[in-house]
Amino acid sequence: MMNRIAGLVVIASSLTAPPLLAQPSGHAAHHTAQPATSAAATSMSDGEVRKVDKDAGKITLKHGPIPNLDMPDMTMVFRVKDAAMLDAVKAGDKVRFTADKVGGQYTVTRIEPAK
Ligand SMILES: [Cu+2]
Repeated sequence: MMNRIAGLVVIASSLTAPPLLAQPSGHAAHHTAQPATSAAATSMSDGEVRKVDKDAGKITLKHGPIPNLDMPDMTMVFRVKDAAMLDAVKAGDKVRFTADKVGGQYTVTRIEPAK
């Protein structure tokens, strides 16, 4: 009979964890402030591009409901957060986008072609 288990002890003792870096601000970890906005919960809405006005930084979208703006489907003009976003879309494109009210104006904060 050879029931001795040799070697396991050697393997286990070689699994030494790397030293943890000291956390200088352990207390602050309890206070990771969550912004009061619901930006993280913003979902994308469906839309269809009707018109792109890059000079003005505006886009006309026929859009589906936008829950975070409490908006039903309609066609309307949005500002875009960054005019460069308009390079990715053109009239007639089906898109998915997020919009928010920025400075009192409805603003597309993200837009991408819909597949
Ligand atoms: Cu609208």
